[in-house]
Amino acid sequence: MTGLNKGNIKLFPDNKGWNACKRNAVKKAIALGTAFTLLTASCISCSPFNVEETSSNMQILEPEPAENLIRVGFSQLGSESKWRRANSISIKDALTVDNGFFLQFNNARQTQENQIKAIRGFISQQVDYIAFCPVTEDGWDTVLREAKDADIPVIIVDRQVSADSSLYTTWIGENMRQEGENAGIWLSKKLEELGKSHDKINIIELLGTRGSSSQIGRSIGFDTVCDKHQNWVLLDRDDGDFTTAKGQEIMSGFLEKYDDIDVVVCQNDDMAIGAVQAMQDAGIDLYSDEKPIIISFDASRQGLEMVMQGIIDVDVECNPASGPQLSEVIHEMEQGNQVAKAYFMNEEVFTRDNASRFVDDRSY
Ligand code: GYE
Repeated sequence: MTGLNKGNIKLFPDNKGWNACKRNAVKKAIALGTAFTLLTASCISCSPFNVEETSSNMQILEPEPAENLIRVGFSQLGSESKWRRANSISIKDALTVDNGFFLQFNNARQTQENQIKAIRGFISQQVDYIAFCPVTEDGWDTVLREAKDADIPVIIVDRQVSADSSLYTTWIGENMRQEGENAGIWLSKKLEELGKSHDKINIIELLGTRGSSSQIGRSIGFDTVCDKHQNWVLLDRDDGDFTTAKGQEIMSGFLEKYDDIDVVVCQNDDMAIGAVQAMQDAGIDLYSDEKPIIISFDASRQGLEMVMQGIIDVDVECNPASGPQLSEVIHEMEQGNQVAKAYFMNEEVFTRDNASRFVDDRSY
């Protein structure tokens, strides 16, 4: 997991060349006049100095940012997984005062309504930039138009939106479709290795938050490979919302319903951990060759440890470290430079053969 892939990127055609001095002068004058601004979102904890962390349904008084700092409003979709927590840390570690930022960070607790509220709050405070990880793909057009009308550039992080791309400046994230396809390609090779290429293979899927681009992308990617194999049968799929608790609940249900599951696809490690727990509870020996093949995504430390133990068979990496790229993109825009329309994070595929080389460096 290193760096970013800037290959195949399209330059943003109509970058306005944000002039920091001009825009900030106006905004900071307004900000100074407003000694205390009431946020629509609420405060859980206000970490020292630059990071203002808020979440739903309470009100906070906003402190004044130091002058000359770039004010960024960031709406994180929640804290449903270890991946998400690592992503939040990456953003906070990159958008520091030392790097020239005043960051207002909002946790939307997995609801689009909270995210829209937070974004509207950022617009009314006239921050310099808005960035957010969208919980679902649809439903952003109106609020993005509001940001555009307020002349505030928007950067999408992690998941994607289905809105018109002229409504945001750039996107920094992961190639979910490729991840899903990589999982399918790995499975077809594995079945070949096991001499099961022509056997009937029963598959179940634990989906991430339905309607999120990570769920949609991973499903489409996996389905494209699935469609090439007439003998692969998708028995069932259900929404596990990317959480361990839901993963366990759904998997228990599937185990009661089906006694011939060959492959379990979990769209993240947290759900895989829940699914493994359910299998254990149902008396499945996780170390035997008879257990279902388990495919997972994210490649968290715990995920990789389970790969090394032979419980998870393959873990497709999803890179949460988008903070440095977000910082770089904003600094580029401050200089008036063009930025790309999309930045893809680099990602790998981990099996027992290579997991041990990476496990110690995992931050999540
Ligand atoms: O896989 C999951 C998280 O959108 C890529 O969201 C992200 C996914 C990640 O909750 O663990």
